[in-house]
Amino acid sequence: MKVRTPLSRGWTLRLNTDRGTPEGAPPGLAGTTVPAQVPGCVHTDLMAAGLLADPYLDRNESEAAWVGRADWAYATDLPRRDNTFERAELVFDGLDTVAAVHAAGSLLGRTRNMHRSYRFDVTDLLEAGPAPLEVVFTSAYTEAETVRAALGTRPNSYPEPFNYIRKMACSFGWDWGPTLVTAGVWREARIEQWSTARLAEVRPRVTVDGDGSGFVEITVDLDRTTTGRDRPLRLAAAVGDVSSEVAVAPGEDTVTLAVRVPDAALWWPRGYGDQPLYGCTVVLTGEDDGRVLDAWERRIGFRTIEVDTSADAHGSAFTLVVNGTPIFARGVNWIPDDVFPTRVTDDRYRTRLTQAAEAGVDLVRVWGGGIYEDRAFYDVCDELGLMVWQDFLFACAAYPEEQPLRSEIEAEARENVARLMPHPSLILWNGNNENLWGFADWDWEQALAGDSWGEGYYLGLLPRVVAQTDPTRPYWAGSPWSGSWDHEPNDPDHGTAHSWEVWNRRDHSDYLTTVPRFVAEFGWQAPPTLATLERALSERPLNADSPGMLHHQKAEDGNGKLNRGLDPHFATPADFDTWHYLTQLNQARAVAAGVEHWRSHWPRCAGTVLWQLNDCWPVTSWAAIDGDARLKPLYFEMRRLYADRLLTIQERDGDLVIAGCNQGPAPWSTSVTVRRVDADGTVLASAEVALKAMERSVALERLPDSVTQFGDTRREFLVADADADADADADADADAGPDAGPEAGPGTGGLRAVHFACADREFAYADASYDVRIAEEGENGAVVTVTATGLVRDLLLQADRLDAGARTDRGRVTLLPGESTSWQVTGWSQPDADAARAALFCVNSGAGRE
Ligand code: BMA
Repeated sequence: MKVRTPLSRGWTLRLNTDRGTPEGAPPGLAGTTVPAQVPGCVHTDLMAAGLLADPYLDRNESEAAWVGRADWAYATDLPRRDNTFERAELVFDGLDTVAAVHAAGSLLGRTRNMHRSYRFDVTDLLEAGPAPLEVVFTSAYTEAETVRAALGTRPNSYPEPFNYIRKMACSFGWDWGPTLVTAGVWREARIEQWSTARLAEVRPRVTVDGDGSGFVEITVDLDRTTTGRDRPLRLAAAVGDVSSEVAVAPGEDTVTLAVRVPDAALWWPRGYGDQPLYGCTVVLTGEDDGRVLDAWERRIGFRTIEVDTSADAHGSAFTLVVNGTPIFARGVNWIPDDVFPTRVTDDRYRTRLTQAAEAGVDLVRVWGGGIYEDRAFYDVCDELGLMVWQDFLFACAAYPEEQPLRSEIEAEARENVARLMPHPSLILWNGNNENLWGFADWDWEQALAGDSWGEGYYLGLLPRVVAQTDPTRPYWAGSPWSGSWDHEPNDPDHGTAHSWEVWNRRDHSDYLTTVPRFVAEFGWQAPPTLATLERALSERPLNADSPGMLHHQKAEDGNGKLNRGLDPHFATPADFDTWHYLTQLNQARAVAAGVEHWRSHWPRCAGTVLWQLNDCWPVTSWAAIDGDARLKPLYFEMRRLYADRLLTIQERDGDLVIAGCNQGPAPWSTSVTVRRVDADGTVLASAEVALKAMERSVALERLPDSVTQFGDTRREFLVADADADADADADADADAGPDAGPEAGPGTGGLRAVHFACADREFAYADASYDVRIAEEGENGAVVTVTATGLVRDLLLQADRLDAGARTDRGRVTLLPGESTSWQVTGWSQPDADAARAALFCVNSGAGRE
């Protein structure tokens, strides 16, 4: 049986000064070695050795720039080989990026692609005994700048040369990320020893037949030793408890087996059914002695996936159809969870993806400026029923199609399509992020003057690789992409669209002006939680434009856009705390404006993919979960917006309607209480509206004039309350009142929609007034209960102000006089009512905060 010996110990790192020492390197570093982690990277090793200040703190990032410009050497010893095996190989699952690999004094090979694995025969080199191994990394800049000089400059939305090298693009900085150009052995390194033959690649194609049986066609590539070439072998495959075997003739090195599973249990996205996973194994044995030579194991799942792109009255659709069921995708965009991706452990993947699932997310798009994530990422998605849309790794730039890039890209695509094809969660391969759009709309075409830019990848090479390797998965050429050059790539009426005009230049109410077929990106910025800012920045007082705050804001004119986004709604914030609360609130409201509108247009609009779920360091960004994994108010808003049942007030043909968006499996029949309320809480008009939304559909009911005829929009607003749990047979539930808030999500019983017809800055709010009570609960837990004595708009309890480790279970709530609501707080070491009062914010603050 093949033996794998991880090479994770005894590594050291040194600066390689053969090409000189870059400016900024600490004096005396040349000649010193420090202990190194494998998998790992230079930055984290230098930090561990006390040679580099944490670049995530203050403005240390700027002082770390030299690291990415330097050359580095990693070294360890390879073990003596076990002579009972015919072959010994040195395997790297990932090298970041440009490396020369030397063992026992000889050069084994050179690498230039972070997204591939590498394998070197070291049988002879390990004969004599332990051999020194050295992996010498050249700065990624050196390679990228050399390729750029040879091929000529191509358009790029960012200043750094990431489009000339196959390396995680956002390592070079992004509009939410620091520029920290890494090097290192970033995935597992090991020695594999084997005899006769090994499984070089296993590619299971999983389909479901019309009779309900699952069909797995497994193609196996074999690698044989010289003596193994003539040996007859046997391959056995099993899926669940069904198995199949095939004899492998001497010399044969690609074999296909098939396993049919009768009555296969179907894998579904979360919320649509279960996620049954079947063990899938392949075992290679010698035909003559029956000895096991190698084995492979994964989990697979049975489901069908198509994208419905049919033409209709509105243009052409982009609707995911799983097991025959069309789905409104409740998505988030995923970026690398850390600029140093080796710090993202299996547990961290699980935590982050579980947070997404708990917010109602059912689709995660792995964005093209990051990486093909580790197996653990896709394993968790398989288990949680999160559909994965995987971009090929191209983002926001023109990519040359010449060598040396072209063959690297082909090899990387073939390897990763094969590696990820067992995962049922993977439902789509996407060619790139924004590059087709860039060519057509950002003047690239003129600038390129005929040079290659990547079209041959997105419309040629990549769909061919997917079709040849894994034809069970749909391929879409880009995000955004309208399906052909007949329409502009970001045409909202065709295919996928990115909605960025609104954040960049307009007010969030402008989301309501379009109904794209599928919104693959849209979002709004906000700063991270205060505790995250205070950990990352030492300057005091913090200000929106204090130096560290500006350093941790990477978007062009980001703070300008944040402030211009507040202008139409709120008076200029008087202090930092108010600015922080309002920008976070505006982020939640902006995303709500988009999702409520687009969801109410299902099935014409078939999905929203929020930019972005997560952050990779502490930063002001579009994320819902900040760089220290704390939840921004947007996170709770997303949970409301992505719940199976969403209640919202929308406009149709100039009239106000109540929309019941129901993506659940049962009809939703409820009575909605709609009230027009005065700023002082007096109910001016009230009506009951019967709403019946069939499963996976939207119901719209016009609101009666008696409620919608505002006397004075500066004093009056609408509140609609409904029961989230009512089904077709149950009566409408009167409980939907006090506890319901805009945040009411799964399990809270009531749903509330609030509609103001005038901006907050013009509304005749009285200062909020409310009582706060706390009840301690268990260890480090408490319940904060607020009872309103007047209108309280968008009341938010900021848990991190109670305790840096505290969490709450809810976001913002709007309360009418007499209503109360509670936040469950965990991780609060010293519960205290005054602290709770100081952590409560609302739009009409004043009296309420005293
Ligand atoms: C799109 C994304 C990212 C970017 C985001 C916010 O361009 O694809 O490149 O971070 O918008 O600007």
